[in-house]
Amino acid sequence: MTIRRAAVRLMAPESIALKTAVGLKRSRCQPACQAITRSLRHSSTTAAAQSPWANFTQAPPDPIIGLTEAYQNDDFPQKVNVGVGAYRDDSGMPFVLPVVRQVEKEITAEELDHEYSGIAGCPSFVDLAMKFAYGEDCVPLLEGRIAGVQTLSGTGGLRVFGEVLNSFGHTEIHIPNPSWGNHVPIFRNAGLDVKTYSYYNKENSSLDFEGMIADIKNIPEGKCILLHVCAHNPTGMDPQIDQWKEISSVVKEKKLLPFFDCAYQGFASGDARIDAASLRLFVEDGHKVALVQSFSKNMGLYGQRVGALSVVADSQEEAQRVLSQLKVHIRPSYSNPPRHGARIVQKILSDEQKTDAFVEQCSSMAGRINSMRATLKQTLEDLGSSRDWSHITKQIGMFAYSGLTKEEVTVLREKHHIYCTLDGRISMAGVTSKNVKYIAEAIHDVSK
Ligand code: PLA
Repeated sequence: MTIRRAAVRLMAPESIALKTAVGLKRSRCQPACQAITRSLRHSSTTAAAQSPWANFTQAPPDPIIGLTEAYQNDDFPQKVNVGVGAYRDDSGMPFVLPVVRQVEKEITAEELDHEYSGIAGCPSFVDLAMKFAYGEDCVPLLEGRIAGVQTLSGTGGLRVFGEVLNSFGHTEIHIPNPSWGNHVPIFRNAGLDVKTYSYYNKENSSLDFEGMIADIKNIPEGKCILLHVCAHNPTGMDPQIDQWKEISSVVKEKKLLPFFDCAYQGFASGDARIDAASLRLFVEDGHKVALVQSFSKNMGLYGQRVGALSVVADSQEEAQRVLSQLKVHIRPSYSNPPRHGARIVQKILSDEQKTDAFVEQCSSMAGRINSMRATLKQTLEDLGSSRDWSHITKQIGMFAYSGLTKEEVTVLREKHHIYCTLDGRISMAGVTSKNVKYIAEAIHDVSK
Protein backbone atom coordinates (compact mmCIF):
# COMPACT_ATOMS: atom_id res chain seq x y z
CA MET A 1 0.00 0.00 0.00
CA THR A 2 2.89 2.33 0.80
CA ILE A 3 4.34 1.74 -2.62
CA ARG A 4 0.99 2.46 -4.30
CA ARG A 5 0.58 5.72 -2.37
CA ALA A 6 4.12 6.78 -3.14
CA ALA A 7 3.53 6.04 -6.82
CA VAL A 8 0.43 8.26 -6.85
CA ARG A 9 2.36 11.02 -5.14
CA LEU A 10 5.05 10.81 -7.81
CA MET A 11 2.55 10.64 -10.69
CA ALA A 12 2.42 13.58 -13.06
CA PRO A 13 -0.85 15.59 -12.79
CA GLU A 14 -1.90 14.59 -16.33
CA SER A 15 -1.69 10.88 -15.54
CA ILE A 16 -3.86 11.43 -12.46
CA ALA A 17 -6.42 13.18 -14.72
CA LEU A 18 -6.16 10.23 -17.09
CA LYS A 19 -6.82 7.76 -14.28
CA THR A 20 -9.86 9.79 -13.22
CA ALA A 21 -11.18 9.97 -16.78
CA VAL A 22 -10.79 6.25 -17.48
CA GLY A 23 -12.32 5.53 -14.09
CA LEU A 24 -15.65 7.14 -15.14
CA LYS A 25 -18.53 4.81 -15.96
CA ARG A 26 -18.66 3.96 -19.67
CA SER A 27 -22.22 5.33 -19.98
CA ARG A 28 -21.10 8.72 -18.65
CA CYS A 29 -18.00 8.86 -20.82
CA GLN A 30 -19.21 10.88 -23.77
CA PRO A 31 -17.22 11.16 -27.05
CA ALA A 32 -15.71 14.45 -25.92
CA CYS A 33 -14.45 12.80 -22.81
CA GLN A 34 -13.01 9.92 -24.82
CA ALA A 35 -11.13 12.41 -26.98
CA ILE A 36 -9.63 14.01 -23.86
CA THR A 37 -8.65 10.58 -22.61
CA ARG A 38 -6.95 9.79 -25.93
CA SER A 39 -5.05 13.03 -25.95
CA LEU A 40 -4.02 12.69 -22.31
CA ARG A 41 -2.84 9.13 -22.93
CA HIS A 42 -0.78 10.39 -25.84
CA SER A 43 0.76 13.30 -23.90
CA SER A 44 1.51 11.18 -20.85
CA THR A 45 3.26 8.55 -23.00
CA THR A 46 5.34 11.25 -24.65
CA ALA A 47 6.11 12.80 -21.26
CA ALA A 48 7.09 9.40 -19.84
CA ALA A 49 9.41 8.71 -22.78
CA GLN A 50 11.09 12.07 -22.24
CA SER A 51 11.20 11.89 -18.49
CA PRO A 52 14.70 12.15 -17.06
CA TRP A 53 13.47 9.95 -14.18
CA ALA A 54 12.19 7.12 -16.38
CA ASN A 55 15.03 4.84 -15.26
CA PHE A 56 14.48 5.49 -11.55
CA THR A 57 13.44 2.15 -10.13
CA GLN A 58 11.24 1.96 -7.05
CA ALA A 59 13.55 1.68 -4.04
CA PRO A 60 12.55 -0.61 -1.18
CA PRO A 61 11.19 1.10 1.93
CA ASP A 62 13.70 1.77 4.72
CA PRO A 63 13.88 -1.29 7.01
CA ILE A 64 13.13 0.83 10.11
CA ILE A 65 11.44 4.11 9.12
CA GLY A 66 9.52 2.26 6.35
CA LEU A 67 7.72 0.33 9.10
CA THR A 68 6.23 3.54 10.47
CA GLU A 69 4.91 4.36 6.99
CA ALA A 70 3.36 0.87 6.63
CA TYR A 71 1.92 1.16 10.16
CA GLN A 72 0.36 4.53 9.36
CA ASN A 73 -1.32 3.05 6.28
CA ASP A 74 -2.80 0.13 8.24
CA ASP A 75 -6.40 0.67 9.44
CA PHE A 76 -6.49 -2.27 11.85
CA PRO A 77 -7.60 -0.85 15.24
CA GLN A 78 -5.15 -2.87 17.36
CA LYS A 79 -2.12 -2.26 15.13
CA VAL A 80 1.17 -1.78 17.00
CA ASN A 81 4.35 0.01 15.95
CA VAL A 82 7.36 -1.49 17.69
CA GLY A 83 9.69 -0.74 14.78
CA VAL A 84 11.46 2.57 15.27
CA GLY A 85 13.06 3.26 18.66
CA ALA A 86 10.88 6.20 19.59
CA TYR A 87 9.61 6.38 23.16
CA ARG A 88 5.86 6.27 23.82
CA ASP A 89 4.11 6.89 27.13
CA ASP A 90 1.85 4.24 28.59
CA SER A 91 -1.03 5.49 26.43
CA GLY A 92 1.08 4.91 23.33
CA MET A 93 1.59 8.63 22.73
CA PRO A 94 4.83 10.47 21.90
CA PHE A 95 6.29 11.90 25.09
CA VAL A 96 7.72 15.38 25.52
CA LEU A 97 9.83 15.62 28.67
CA PRO A 98 8.32 18.21 31.06
CA VAL A 99 11.74 19.87 31.38
CA VAL A 100 11.86 20.22 27.59
CA ARG A 101 8.41 21.88 27.61
CA GLN A 102 9.60 24.23 30.35
CA VAL A 103 12.73 25.41 28.53
CA GLU A 104 10.82 25.76 25.26
CA LYS A 105 8.59 28.31 26.98
CA GLU A 106 11.68 30.15 28.22
CA ILE A 107 13.19 30.15 24.73
CA THR A 108 9.97 31.52 23.20
CA ALA A 109 9.81 34.26 25.85
CA GLU A 110 13.37 35.33 25.01
CA GLU A 111 12.33 36.20 21.43
CA LEU A 112 15.65 35.08 20.02
CA ASP A 113 16.67 35.65 16.42
CA HIS A 114 17.07 33.02 13.73
CA GLU A 115 20.54 33.90 12.50
CA TYR A 116 22.75 31.17 11.07
CA SER A 117 24.75 29.09 13.51
CA GLY A 118 28.45 28.85 12.87
CA ILE A 119 29.52 25.82 10.80
CA ALA A 120 30.33 23.98 14.04
CA GLY A 121 27.00 24.94 15.61
CA CYS A 122 26.43 26.45 19.03
CA PRO A 123 29.74 26.36 20.99
CA SER A 124 28.11 26.35 24.44
CA PHE A 125 25.86 23.44 23.42
CA VAL A 126 28.91 21.51 22.17
CA ASP A 127 30.85 22.16 25.42
CA LEU A 128 27.93 20.97 27.55
CA ALA A 129 27.27 17.92 25.38
CA MET A 130 30.93 16.92 25.70
CA LYS A 131 30.88 17.37 29.50
CA PHE A 132 27.74 15.25 29.61
CA ALA A 133 29.45 12.36 27.81
CA TYR A 134 33.11 12.56 28.85
CA GLY A 135 32.43 13.78 32.41
CA GLU A 136 33.42 17.11 33.98
CA ASP A 137 36.77 15.81 35.20
CA CYS A 138 37.86 14.37 31.86
CA VAL A 139 41.51 15.39 31.43
CA PRO A 140 41.53 16.02 27.63
CA LEU A 141 38.37 18.12 28.08
CA LEU A 142 39.97 20.18 30.87
CA GLU A 143 43.09 20.57 28.73
CA GLY A 144 41.00 21.87 25.80
CA ARG A 145 42.14 19.14 23.42
CA ILE A 146 38.79 17.76 22.28
CA ALA A 147 37.48 19.10 18.99
CA GLY A 148 33.69 19.22 18.94
CA VAL A 149 30.92 20.23 16.56
CA GLN A 150 27.13 20.20 16.66
CA THR A 151 25.70 17.71 14.17
CA LEU A 152 22.41 16.67 12.58
CA SER A 153 21.85 14.29 15.45
CA GLY A 154 23.63 10.94 15.63
CA THR A 155 23.15 10.05 11.97
CA GLY A 156 24.66 13.33 10.75
CA GLY A 157 27.67 12.98 13.05
CA LEU A 158 28.34 9.42 11.91
CA ARG A 159 28.21 10.48 8.29
CA VAL A 160 30.47 13.51 8.74
CA PHE A 161 33.09 11.50 10.60
CA GLY A 162 32.83 8.66 8.06
CA GLU A 163 33.66 11.17 5.31
CA VAL A 164 36.50 12.68 7.32
CA LEU A 165 38.00 9.23 7.90
CA ASN A 166 37.71 8.47 4.22
CA SER A 167 39.40 11.71 3.20
CA PHE A 168 42.31 10.94 5.53
CA GLY A 169 43.06 7.56 4.02
CA HIS A 170 40.76 5.20 5.90
CA THR A 171 39.23 2.67 3.55
CA GLU A 172 37.27 0.55 6.02
CA ILE A 173 35.39 0.56 9.29
CA HIS A 174 34.60 -2.41 11.57
CA ILE A 175 31.17 -2.51 13.17
CA PRO A 176 29.60 -5.10 15.49
CA ASN A 177 27.53 -7.94 14.04
CA PRO A 178 24.71 -7.10 14.38
CA SER A 179 24.60 -3.32 14.63
CA TRP A 180 22.10 -0.55 13.97
CA GLY A 181 20.97 -1.25 10.36
CA ASN A 182 21.73 2.27 9.16
CA HIS A 183 25.43 2.06 10.10
CA VAL A 184 26.11 0.11 6.92
CA PRO A 185 24.67 2.60 4.36
CA ILE A 186 25.95 5.60 6.33
CA PHE A 187 29.56 4.44 6.17
CA ARG A 188 29.25 2.98 2.68
CA ASN A 189 27.93 6.31 1.41
CA ALA A 190 30.88 7.97 3.14
CA GLY A 191 33.15 5.80 0.95
CA LEU A 192 34.16 3.18 3.52
CA ASP A 193 34.13 -0.57 3.24
CA VAL A 194 32.00 -1.87 6.13
CA LYS A 195 33.30 -4.98 7.87
CA THR A 196 31.96 -6.69 10.96
CA TYR A 197 33.28 -8.27 14.14
CA SER A 198 31.42 -10.88 16.23
CA TYR A 199 29.26 -9.45 18.96
CA TYR A 200 26.29 -11.65 19.73
CA ASN A 201 25.68 -15.34 20.27
CA LYS A 202 22.21 -16.22 19.00
CA GLU A 203 22.37 -19.68 20.58
CA ASN A 204 22.34 -18.36 24.13
CA SER A 205 21.11 -14.79 23.42
CA SER A 206 24.24 -13.30 25.00
CA LEU A 207 27.25 -11.21 24.22
CA ASP A 208 29.82 -13.28 22.32
CA PHE A 209 32.73 -11.77 24.20
CA GLU A 210 35.32 -14.35 23.16
CA GLY A 211 34.35 -14.07 19.51
CA MET A 212 34.45 -10.30 19.80
CA ILE A 213 37.97 -10.23 21.25
CA ALA A 214 39.22 -12.81 18.73
CA ASP A 215 37.82 -10.79 15.81
CA ILE A 216 39.15 -7.47 17.11
CA LYS A 217 42.60 -9.07 17.35
CA ASN A 218 42.30 -9.87 13.65
CA ILE A 219 41.47 -6.32 12.55
CA PRO A 220 44.48 -4.89 10.71
CA GLU A 221 46.46 -2.30 12.67
CA GLY A 222 45.28 1.29 12.58
CA LYS A 223 41.76 0.62 11.33
CA CYS A 224 38.65 2.26 12.75
CA ILE A 225 36.37 0.25 15.04
CA LEU A 226 32.85 1.38 15.86
CA LEU A 227 31.65 0.69 19.42
CA HIS A 228 28.25 1.38 20.97
CA VAL A 229 28.73 3.32 24.23
CA CYS A 230 25.78 1.59 25.91
CA ALA A 231 22.40 -0.08 25.34
CA HIS A 232 23.63 -1.75 22.16
CA ASN A 233 21.17 -1.56 19.28
CA PRO A 234 19.69 -4.06 18.40
CA THR A 235 20.85 -6.68 20.94
CA GLY A 236 20.46 -4.82 24.25
CA MET A 237 23.62 -6.60 25.46
CA ASP A 238 26.60 -4.52 26.61
CA PRO A 239 30.03 -5.68 27.78
CA GLN A 240 30.58 -5.46 31.55
CA ILE A 241 33.13 -2.91 32.75
CA ASP A 242 35.89 -5.55 33.10
CA GLN A 243 35.18 -6.68 29.57
CA TRP A 244 35.42 -3.07 28.36
CA LYS A 245 38.88 -2.94 30.01
CA GLU A 246 39.94 -5.94 27.98
CA ILE A 247 38.46 -4.48 24.78
CA SER A 248 40.34 -1.25 25.47
CA SER A 249 43.65 -3.07 25.85
CA VAL A 250 43.17 -5.10 22.64
CA VAL A 251 42.17 -1.95 20.76
CA LYS A 252 45.34 -0.30 22.05
CA GLU A 253 47.52 -3.28 21.17
CA LYS A 254 46.21 -3.21 17.60
CA LYS A 255 46.49 0.62 17.45
CA LEU A 256 42.87 0.80 16.33
CA LEU A 257 40.88 4.02 16.21
CA PRO A 258 37.86 3.69 18.53
CA PHE A 259 34.79 5.50 17.25
CA PHE A 260 31.94 5.55 19.80
CA ASP A 261 28.27 5.86 18.93
CA CYS A 262 26.31 7.16 21.93
CA ALA A 263 22.61 7.12 21.07
CA TYR A 264 21.11 5.85 24.34
CA GLN A 265 22.91 7.57 27.22
CA GLY A 266 20.39 7.19 30.05
CA PHE A 267 18.60 4.10 28.75
CA ALA A 268 21.15 1.53 29.95
CA SER A 269 21.38 2.00 33.71
CA GLY A 270 18.59 4.55 33.85
CA ASP A 271 21.11 7.18 35.01
CA ALA A 272 22.32 9.28 32.11
CA ARG A 273 25.29 10.46 34.17
CA ILE A 274 26.85 7.04 34.53
CA ASP A 275 25.98 5.43 31.21
CA ALA A 276 29.09 6.64 29.44
CA ALA A 277 31.46 4.49 31.54
CA SER A 278 32.87 2.66 28.49
CA LEU A 279 33.79 5.89 26.72
CA ARG A 280 35.33 7.38 29.87
CA LEU A 281 37.41 4.27 30.45
CA PHE A 282 38.83 4.44 26.91
CA VAL A 283 39.71 8.11 27.35
CA GLU A 284 41.41 7.37 30.70
CA ASP A 285 43.34 4.61 28.92
CA GLY A 286 44.71 7.29 26.60
CA HIS A 287 42.80 6.42 23.40
CA LYS A 288 42.28 9.23 20.93
CA VAL A 289 38.62 8.42 20.52
CA ALA A 290 35.96 9.94 18.30
CA LEU A 291 32.41 10.18 19.63
CA VAL A 292 28.98 10.79 18.16
CA GLN A 293 26.17 11.76 20.55
CA SER A 294 22.45 11.89 19.92
CA PHE A 295 19.85 13.66 22.04
CA SER A 296 16.98 12.09 20.10
CA LYS A 297 16.15 9.40 22.61
CA ASN A 298 17.31 10.58 26.04
CA MET A 299 15.78 14.06 25.67
CA GLY A 300 13.03 12.94 23.30
CA LEU A 301 14.20 15.46 20.68
CA TYR A 302 13.94 13.12 17.69
CA GLY A 303 12.74 15.57 15.06
CA GLN A 304 14.96 18.41 16.27
CA ARG A 305 18.06 16.59 14.98
CA VAL A 306 20.40 17.54 17.77
CA GLY A 307 23.70 15.80 18.35
CA ALA A 308 27.44 16.30 18.56
CA LEU A 309 30.63 14.87 17.10
CA SER A 310 33.89 15.16 19.03
CA VAL A 311 37.45 13.97 18.60
CA VAL A 312 40.08 13.67 21.33
CA ALA A 313 43.42 15.02 20.15
CA ASP A 314 46.99 15.11 21.49
CA SER A 315 47.11 18.84 22.01
CA GLN A 316 45.01 21.99 21.74
CA GLU A 317 46.73 22.83 18.51
CA GLU A 318 45.95 19.39 17.04
CA ALA A 319 42.32 19.71 18.18
CA GLN A 320 42.09 22.99 16.26
CA ARG A 321 43.34 21.30 13.10
CA VAL A 322 40.86 18.44 13.53
CA LEU A 323 38.06 20.95 14.10
CA SER A 324 38.98 22.75 10.90
CA GLN A 325 38.66 19.48 8.95
CA LEU A 326 35.28 18.66 10.48
CA LYS A 327 34.10 22.09 9.36
CA VAL A 328 35.49 21.52 5.87
CA HIS A 329 33.16 18.53 5.55
CA ILE A 330 30.12 20.15 7.13
CA ARG A 331 30.10 23.37 5.10
CA PRO A 332 29.45 21.82 1.65
CA SER A 333 27.12 19.24 3.15
CA TYR A 334 24.51 21.29 5.06
CA SER A 335 26.42 24.49 5.85
CA ASN A 336 25.47 24.71 9.53
CA PRO A 337 23.11 22.93 11.93
CA PRO A 338 19.64 24.03 13.15
CA ARG A 339 19.36 26.09 16.34
CA HIS A 340 16.25 25.19 18.29
CA GLY A 341 17.13 21.70 19.54
CA ALA A 342 20.61 22.81 20.55
CA ARG A 343 19.09 25.70 22.52
CA ILE A 344 16.88 23.25 24.41
CA VAL A 345 19.78 20.95 25.33
CA GLN A 346 21.99 23.93 26.17
CA LYS A 347 19.39 25.34 28.57
CA ILE A 348 18.91 22.01 30.31
CA LEU A 349 22.56 21.02 30.66
CA SER A 350 23.68 24.48 31.80
CA ASP A 351 21.38 24.39 34.81
CA GLU A 352 21.90 21.90 37.63
CA GLN A 353 18.24 21.66 38.62
CA LYS A 354 17.09 21.21 35.06
CA THR A 355 19.77 18.58 34.49
CA ASP A 356 18.56 16.72 37.57
CA ALA A 357 14.98 16.93 36.28
CA PHE A 358 16.10 15.62 32.89
CA VAL A 359 18.02 12.71 34.44
CA GLU A 360 14.97 11.80 36.50
CA GLN A 361 12.57 12.05 33.55
CA CYS A 362 14.88 9.99 31.37
CA SER A 363 15.13 7.44 34.15
CA SER A 364 11.34 7.18 34.31
CA MET A 365 11.25 6.38 30.57
CA ALA A 366 13.87 3.66 31.11
CA GLY A 367 11.87 2.40 34.10
CA ARG A 368 8.64 2.11 32.11
CA ILE A 369 10.49 0.16 29.41
CA ASN A 370 11.91 -2.22 32.02
CA SER A 371 8.52 -2.84 33.55
CA MET A 372 7.18 -3.67 30.06
CA ARG A 373 10.07 -6.14 29.57
CA ALA A 374 9.02 -7.94 32.75
CA THR A 375 5.32 -7.92 31.78
CA LEU A 376 5.97 -9.14 28.23
CA LYS A 377 8.14 -12.01 29.46
CA GLN A 378 5.66 -12.95 32.20
CA THR A 379 2.66 -12.82 29.84
CA LEU A 380 4.45 -15.08 27.33
CA GLU A 381 5.16 -17.55 30.12
CA ASP A 382 1.57 -17.35 31.40
CA LEU A 383 0.33 -18.12 27.90
CA GLY A 384 2.31 -21.34 28.06
CA SER A 385 5.02 -20.45 25.54
CA SER A 386 7.59 -23.22 25.40
CA ARG A 387 10.37 -20.83 24.36
CA ASP A 388 12.86 -19.33 26.79
CA TRP A 389 12.17 -15.59 26.93
CA SER A 390 14.59 -14.79 29.76
CA HIS A 391 16.72 -12.66 27.42
CA ILE A 392 13.91 -10.07 27.26
CA THR A 393 14.66 -9.01 30.84
CA LYS A 394 18.43 -9.62 30.57
CA GLN A 395 18.67 -7.13 27.72
CA ILE A 396 18.78 -3.40 28.38
CA GLY A 397 17.96 -0.18 26.54
CA MET A 398 15.16 0.40 24.08
CA PHE A 399 15.07 -2.91 22.29
CA ALA A 400 14.27 -6.56 22.85
CA TYR A 401 16.19 -8.71 20.41
CA SER A 402 13.49 -11.32 20.50
CA GLY A 403 15.01 -14.15 18.48
CA LEU A 404 11.90 -14.26 16.25
CA THR A 405 12.76 -15.31 12.72
CA LYS A 406 12.11 -13.30 9.57
CA GLU A 407 9.19 -15.61 8.77
CA GLU A 408 7.69 -15.17 12.24
CA VAL A 409 8.08 -11.39 12.02
CA THR A 410 6.30 -11.43 8.66
CA VAL A 411 3.32 -13.32 10.11
CA LEU A 412 3.34 -10.98 13.09
CA ARG A 413 2.97 -8.10 10.65
CA GLU A 414 0.54 -9.63 8.18
CA LYS A 415 -1.74 -11.49 10.56
CA HIS A 416 -1.47 -9.43 13.75
CA HIS A 417 -0.59 -5.94 12.40
CA ILE A 418 2.44 -5.70 14.71
CA TYR A 419 5.36 -3.94 13.06
CA CYS A 420 8.89 -4.82 14.16
CA THR A 421 12.11 -5.10 12.16
CA LEU A 422 12.84 -8.29 10.21
CA ASP A 423 15.71 -9.22 12.53
CA GLY A 424 13.13 -9.70 15.31
CA ARG A 425 14.02 -6.47 17.12
CA ILE A 426 11.08 -5.15 19.15
CA SER A 427 11.17 -1.55 20.27
CA MET A 428 10.12 -1.94 23.90
CA ALA A 429 9.49 1.82 23.91
CA GLY A 430 6.30 1.13 21.94
CA VAL A 431 5.01 -1.54 24.34
CA THR A 432 2.38 -0.29 26.82
CA SER A 433 0.24 -1.81 29.54
CA LYS A 434 -2.65 -1.63 27.05
CA ASN A 435 -1.02 -3.48 24.15
CA VAL A 436 1.38 -5.83 25.94
CA LYS A 437 -1.14 -8.68 26.20
CA TYR A 438 -2.05 -8.37 22.52
CA ILE A 439 1.65 -8.39 21.59
CA ALA A 440 2.41 -11.39 23.81
CA GLU A 441 -0.54 -13.37 22.38
CA ALA A 442 0.59 -12.59 18.85
CA ILE A 443 4.23 -13.53 19.58
CA HIS A 444 3.04 -16.75 21.17
CA ASP A 445 0.85 -17.45 18.13
CA VAL A 446 3.72 -17.02 15.63
CA SER A 447 6.31 -18.85 17.73
CA LYS A 448 4.28 -21.92 18.79
N1 PLA B 1 23.03 5.28 16.44
C1 PLA B 1 22.25 4.28 16.86
C2 PLA B 1 22.89 3.08 17.48
C3 PLA B 1 20.86 4.36 16.71
O1 PLA B 1 20.10 3.36 17.13
C4 PLA B 1 20.29 5.51 16.12
C5 PLA B 1 18.81 5.63 15.93
C6 PLA B 1 21.16 6.53 15.72
C7 PLA B 1 22.52 6.38 15.90
C8 PLA B 1 20.69 7.78 15.07
O2 PLA B 1 19.71 8.47 15.69
P1 PLA B 1 19.52 10.03 15.44
O3 PLA B 1 20.04 10.34 14.09
O4 PLA B 1 18.08 10.28 15.59
O5 PLA B 1 20.32 10.69 16.50
N2 PLA B 1 18.07 4.45 15.76
C9 PLA B 1 16.60 4.44 15.74
C10 PLA B 1 16.01 5.35 14.69
C11 PLA B 1 16.05 4.88 17.08
C12 PLA B 1 16.48 5.15 13.27
O6 PLA B 1 16.62 4.03 12.79
O7 PLA B 1 16.71 6.21 12.63
C13 PLA B 1 16.18 2.98 15.53
O8 PLA B 1 14.98 2.71 15.53
O9 PLA B 1 17.06 2.13 15.39
